[in-house]
Amino acid sequence: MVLNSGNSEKKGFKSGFISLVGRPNVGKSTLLNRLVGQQISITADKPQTTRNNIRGILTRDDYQAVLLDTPGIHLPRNELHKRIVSYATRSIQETDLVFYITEPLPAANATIHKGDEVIIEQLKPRADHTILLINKIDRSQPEHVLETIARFNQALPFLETVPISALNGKGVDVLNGFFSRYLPEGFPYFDEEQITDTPERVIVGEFIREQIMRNCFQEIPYGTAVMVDSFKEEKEKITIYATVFVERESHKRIVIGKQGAMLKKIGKLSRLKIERLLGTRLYLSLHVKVSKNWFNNPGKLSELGYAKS
Ligand SMILES: Nc1nc2c(ncn2[C@@H]2O[C@H](COP(=O)(O)OP(=O)(O)OP(=O)(O)O)[C@@H](O)[C@H]2O)c(=O)[nH]1
Ligand SMILES: [Mg+2]
Repeated sequence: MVLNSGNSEKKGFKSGFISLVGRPNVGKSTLLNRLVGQQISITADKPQTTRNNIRGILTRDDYQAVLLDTPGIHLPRNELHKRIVSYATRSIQETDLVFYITEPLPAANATIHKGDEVIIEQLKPRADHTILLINKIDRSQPEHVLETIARFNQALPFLETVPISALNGKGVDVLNGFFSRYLPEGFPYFDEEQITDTPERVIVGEFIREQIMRNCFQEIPYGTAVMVDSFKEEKEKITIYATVFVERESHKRIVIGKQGAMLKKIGKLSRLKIERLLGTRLYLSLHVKVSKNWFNNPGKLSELGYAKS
């Protein structure tokens, strides 16, 4: 690994890995994007959006924080779920610091969500390395937030607890102080300009999948995977060919839409975002293919980038 020498000579420089874990849909990816200051991880108003560990890098004068967005922890119903949940649970053990993200309880006397109970159990050995973030406070009442802080800390004594809104940024600045306080001393792992080490190809595939998550409904987003087949950089243009895998013929018809309207929309919306990310013009060609039961096929899953961890 090539280490950047820029900050490395400074005494007391901190560097390390922080995983963002929690139930599906609590706002982990939204928080990662806000901390990094740019969208690198996809978000949608549906659970199980994130499937990979996407890394965001935040470098300041006194620290480098490598933030690991993880898939929402849930009860796996197929081989894909098993693999992606294990990415998240492993990250709890393997990082220097854990940001455990949850939402305010919906009412003062509500009980902790079953899914959170499961996660809290896994966090027990790491409590002194775990910071609890109560997200989405913009749409909750202050007394419910206070009740949530009390209840969760009764279940486990967290290192710190911070109420935040990843959406509007409230409370998020506080987190920057934790990096210099709690990360170990060390050299930076990455160049200070770098905001992610996730390959462009992977992010491009994710941006296409994001539009499917946002524009298609019912089970279609969950049975879809995207593979970037070719990525060719020319002078002022990048040409990308990608395949959208769906579970059934009927899903293929919906993803393509009437006279190709849906696929055109997905293509256009993802092209605009990818252009912004890569800072160049893009030609994007999408092809839809049926792959029955791909989410239970170990070989196909590995081919699609969901390797067994
Ligand atoms: N009101 C409000 N909505 C938020 C906030 N943070 C995230 N959201 C919304 O919650 C939804 C889920 O956000 P994501 O960031 O995709 O959630 P996630 O935890 O990464 O979800 P998975 O990848 O499925 O586990 C999106 O519609 C976000 O816009 C917040 O602070 N306030
Ligand atoms: Mg996510």
